[in-house]
Amino acid sequence: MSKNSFYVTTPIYYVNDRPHIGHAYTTVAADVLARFHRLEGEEVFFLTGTDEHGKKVEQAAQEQQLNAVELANNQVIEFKNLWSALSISNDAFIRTTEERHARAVRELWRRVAGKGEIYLGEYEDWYCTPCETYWTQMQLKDGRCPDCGRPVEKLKEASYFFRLSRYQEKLLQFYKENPHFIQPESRRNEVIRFVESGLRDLSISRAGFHWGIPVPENPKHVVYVWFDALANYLTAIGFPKDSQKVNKFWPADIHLVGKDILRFHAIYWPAFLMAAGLPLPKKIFAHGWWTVEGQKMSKSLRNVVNPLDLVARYGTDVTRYFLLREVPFGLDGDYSEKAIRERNNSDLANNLGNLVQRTLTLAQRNFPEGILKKGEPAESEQKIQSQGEAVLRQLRQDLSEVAFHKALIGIWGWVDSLNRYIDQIQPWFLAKDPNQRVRLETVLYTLLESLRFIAVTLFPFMPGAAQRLWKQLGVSQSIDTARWSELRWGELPEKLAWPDKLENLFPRMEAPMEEKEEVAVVSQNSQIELSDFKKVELRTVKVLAAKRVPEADKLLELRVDAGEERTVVAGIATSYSPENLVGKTIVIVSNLKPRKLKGIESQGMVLAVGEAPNVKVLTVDGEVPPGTRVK
Ligand code: ME8
Repeated sequence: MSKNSFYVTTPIYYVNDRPHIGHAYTTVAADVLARFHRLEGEEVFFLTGTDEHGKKVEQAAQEQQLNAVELANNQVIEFKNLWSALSISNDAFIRTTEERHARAVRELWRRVAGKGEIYLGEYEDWYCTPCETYWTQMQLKDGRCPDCGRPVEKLKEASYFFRLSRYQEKLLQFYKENPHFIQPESRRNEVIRFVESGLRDLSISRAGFHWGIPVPENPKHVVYVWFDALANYLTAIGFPKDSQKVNKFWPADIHLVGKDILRFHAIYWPAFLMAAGLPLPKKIFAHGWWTVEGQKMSKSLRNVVNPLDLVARYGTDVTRYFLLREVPFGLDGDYSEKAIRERNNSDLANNLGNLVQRTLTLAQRNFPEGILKKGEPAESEQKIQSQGEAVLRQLRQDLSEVAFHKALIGIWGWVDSLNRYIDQIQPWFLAKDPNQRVRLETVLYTLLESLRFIAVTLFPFMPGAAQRLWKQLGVSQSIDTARWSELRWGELPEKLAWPDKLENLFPRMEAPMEEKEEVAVVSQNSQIELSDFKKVELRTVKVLAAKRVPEADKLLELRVDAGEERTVVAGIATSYSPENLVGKTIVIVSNLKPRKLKGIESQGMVLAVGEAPNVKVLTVDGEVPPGTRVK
C-alpha cells in the first residue's frame, strides 16, 4: 500500500563555492518531483540545504580570510536567493551547523557504536581534500585522486572506524532484493561491481582538524564530514525526537544526487542505516554531469555558469524547462547559449506559444463573454480528448519513474497534434460563417480544454508559465490547488474571465548577430499572404565546392551554381562533411541581403530542417537547371 507522503531530497551543497548550474539542476529536478507529488495529493516534504563542515570548507574560509561560519552564512544567502529565483518550493532548508543536526549526528553515532560497529584504530593513507576521501596507494591514479585527478596528501592519524567490511554481503543482498534502489540501471551495476570488489572499514572521524561535530565519546575527534552530512536527511524530519514526523516521512522516497556522490549514498549511507537499525531510503537516483560548451566547468576556465544569469536572461521557466528537457535524466549533458535559445524558440515560442496564441485570439475575439459550451464533439475532437487523457496517464507514469524528458516529450506530442488539428479545421474560416458558430464553439472548447490540461501538466516544470497560462485562459482558481485526480475533461469553467490583454507567454529569443547561422528552420504554423511568400525568392542551386570555415565548427562555405556562381555560408557543418555536399542540388533564399559571417560574405541562405547535429538540407527530386525558381 502506498503511504500518502513523499519525501524527496537534494544533496546538501558545500559552502566553499558559489552555486552553479549543476546545483540548480538537481534542485530543479527535485522541485518538479515535489510539485508533481503535491498534485497527486500527497503530503510532500522537500529538503535541500548546505554542508558546512569539513576540511574543504575550512580551507576555503581561510583563503577568504573569514571564519567558517561567516563563509557559510554568506553562501547560504546565495543558495537561498537562487532557490527563490528558480521558484524552488522546498519545505525545509537544513544547515549542518545547526544544533539540531549535531544532536541527530550524535544519536546516529551512538546507535551505530552501540551495535559494536565502530572501533578506534589508526589510519595512514592518501587523502584528497576536495573529495574529502581517503585512498589506498593501489587506488591512486598516477599518484593522484582517482575521482578528481587532483594531488593527494599522506595522512596518518588515530581514527574511529566503521566496520563497513561487514556490510558487503548485506548490501549486495539488499541491491538484489530491491532492484530499483539505485537508478539508473547502469549506475546500479557500477555500484554492485564496486561492492563486489571488496569493502574496507571506513574511517569516520578526524583528529587533525576541528571544523566539525565532536565525536560523542572523544571530543578530540570530529565526525567525518560524510557521516555528518548524510545524517542531514534524518535531522530534517526531526530525528531522533519527533518520532511522529520520522515515521511519516522515513524512509525517504528518493535521494536525488549527481553521479559524483552516488557511492556515498548507495554504499555508506545504507550501511550506516543498517548498523543503526533504521530503514533504508527507497531510491537513490544519480543524474549525469553537465559540461559547458563541451568543457568541464571550472573556475580556471572561467566557464562556470551562474544560474542567476540564466534566469535574468531567459526567465525562470525557460531555464527550468531547458535543464530537464535537454538531457535524458541520468545521462551527461552539455550547456550552451545556443542550445537554450533553440529549445526556447522551437518548443516554447513556435510550438506551444503559437498554439496558445492562436487559440486564445480566436476564442476571445469570437466569444468575448467567455462562455463556451462543449457542444457535439466530432471524431476529431474525441481524438484530441483521448490523446490528452492518455498523455496525462503517461506523464504520471513517466514522472513516477523520474523520466522528466519523457514526460515533456509526451506533452509536446500532444501540442503537435493540437497544432495540426487547428491547421486541418481552420477555425478562422468557421468564424467567418454564422452557420458554423456552434461548430466553432465546439472546436474552441476542445482547444481551451486542452490548454487547461496542458497548463496543469506543465505546472511541475514551469510553475510560473503554467499559472500565467491559466490566467490567460480566464480560469480564476490558483493552479497549485489543482489535483491530477480531479482533472476531468469537460470541466472547463462555465464562464471564463478573459484578461484585458493577451500576453505572449513564450517570446522568441534572437541570437546575437555574430552567432546567427544561415539555417532556415521551416516553421509550420504561422500564416502569411501569398504576396508575402512571393517576396521570397527561393532557387535551386548546385553545390560546386564546399569547405569548413576556420574557427567556426558549425559553418560550411559553399560555392554554388545559381545560374551564376555565388558563395553561401551555411550552419550545417555538424551534419554534413564538405565532400558529401558537392554535386547536390539544394535550395537557397537567393534575394536575401548579403551578410558577412566570420568575414565571408554569404550571398544566400540554405534551406534546411532540424536542429544541430541533425540538420538536413532540402534537396530536389530529379534534375533541374541551376537557378530555377521554387514556387
Ligand atoms: O558533494 N553537473 O556537495 P557539492 C551536474 N556536500 N550536477 C552537478 C554538477 C555538474 N557539473 N556539479 C555539481 C557535495 N552538481 C556534498 C553532498 S549530501 C549528503 C552531501 C550537483 O556542493 C550534483 O547534484 O559538491 C552533485 O552531486 C552535487 O551538486 C555536489 O554538490
